[in-house]
Amino acid sequence: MTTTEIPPEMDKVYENAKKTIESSEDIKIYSHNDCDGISAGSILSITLDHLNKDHEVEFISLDKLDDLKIEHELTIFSDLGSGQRIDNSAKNSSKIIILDHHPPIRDLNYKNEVNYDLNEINPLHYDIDGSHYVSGGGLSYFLAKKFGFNSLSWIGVLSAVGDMQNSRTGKLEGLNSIILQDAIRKGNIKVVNDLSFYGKQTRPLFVALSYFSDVELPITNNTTEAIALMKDLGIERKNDGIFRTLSDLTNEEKSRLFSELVKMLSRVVPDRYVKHVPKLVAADSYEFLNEENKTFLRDVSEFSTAINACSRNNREDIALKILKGDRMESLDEMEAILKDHKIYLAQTIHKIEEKDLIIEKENIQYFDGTGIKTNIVGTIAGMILSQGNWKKPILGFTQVDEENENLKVSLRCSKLLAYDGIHFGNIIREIAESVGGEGGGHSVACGAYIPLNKREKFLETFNQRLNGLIIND
Ligand SMILES: [Mn+2]
Repeated sequence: MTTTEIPPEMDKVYENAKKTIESSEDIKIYSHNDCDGISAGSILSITLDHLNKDHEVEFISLDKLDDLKIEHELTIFSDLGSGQRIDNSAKNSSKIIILDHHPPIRDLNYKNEVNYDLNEINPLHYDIDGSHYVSGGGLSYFLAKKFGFNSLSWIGVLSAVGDMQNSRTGKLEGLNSIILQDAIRKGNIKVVNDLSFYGKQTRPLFVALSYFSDVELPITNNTTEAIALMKDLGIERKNDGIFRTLSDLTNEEKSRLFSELVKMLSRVVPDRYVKHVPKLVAADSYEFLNEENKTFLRDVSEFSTAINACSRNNREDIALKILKGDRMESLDEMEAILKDHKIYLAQTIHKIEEKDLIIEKENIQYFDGTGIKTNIVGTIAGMILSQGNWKKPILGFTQVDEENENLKVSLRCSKLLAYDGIHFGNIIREIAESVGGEGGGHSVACGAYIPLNKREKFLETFNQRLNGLIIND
């Protein structure tokens, strides 16, 4: 259901949550340690700051939830909590609020099943799709809005983009569109239908072009070809001696580039994908109008990468300070983290290339990512897709840690496969469960945890399951 307003029943839970916050003095926030969760935690923390409420914020990974101690008057969980038993240590006097968009283990009768004060806000309780219509940060924003803090809407948009809520259609829809409208009304954001390059503000255009597509083109991973293409199209590489980024191009130049990329892609993709090509080349993008031009904070997806880089280096504290408005010290730290992050990615990709680690089967390709940080293997998979065979999904494996018996699997694939109707988040859940693990996620980016000794079985089943779905030539 594409609800573009909060259902009245859900609004009632928001009212209750608001009252609970008003009546509490000692508050703890646990939020997920990804871009969405960090945005959610920041929105809640700023809200409590405005209300002069004492509170602590902690960003955690999902596997830490089972043995949490509930020891504050009010505990708020954001972007997690619905799918877990977080209340093992709750007392009768405990108050808990959950703001989560992941599949819940409790239904709407939860109030009758617990003996403490619980308000759980989850779109799935109201048949609203939690993957595309609202994120954890969005749910937190609607709580902030109850207190009148509409000015936090920009962080709600960041959370949605960071959570890839717009990945299916290239637009923010459902409850996300309310948040976007609020941010536009506040003058904080501009929507531009633009070429889908990453690094619109900071990457030289020829570099962005070389990374543009997961479908292999002459310009893919080839800056020489990218520069030649720009020359052919009469697009200058520099302005006053400085490399131009996508944000420097005129609309006329952009449309020349758009037509050329559509033409190039249409020539190389199998017929049944041709109609989806324009969606690959252009989509809505979002610009923060209060951030300086040509910085990584200006473009919403570059901003979300910076937040993720902080989290992947366990520096959520820096991301929180940035979201709270610090543009001095924390910005320098964030820049340094981002730089290290990019170096790490480049070195890792180089290693995979050098050791020729991608193994191809009929319908899938995979690599052993032993040694790669577990929270980065998905990003790496996405970046090396074009080195392998883009018509097949790519899976990367890493062991969680020495003691842990689980293997983490991350999957990425070309958007064309999703446009064609394949939902890998559902497929990976099904296959992971069949070997005693668990998994899920988006159609083009998802993951699973499986027992260490089930890797071969998992690969075999996955490969079989895709028979007839993947184009082989
Ligand atoms: Mn989320």
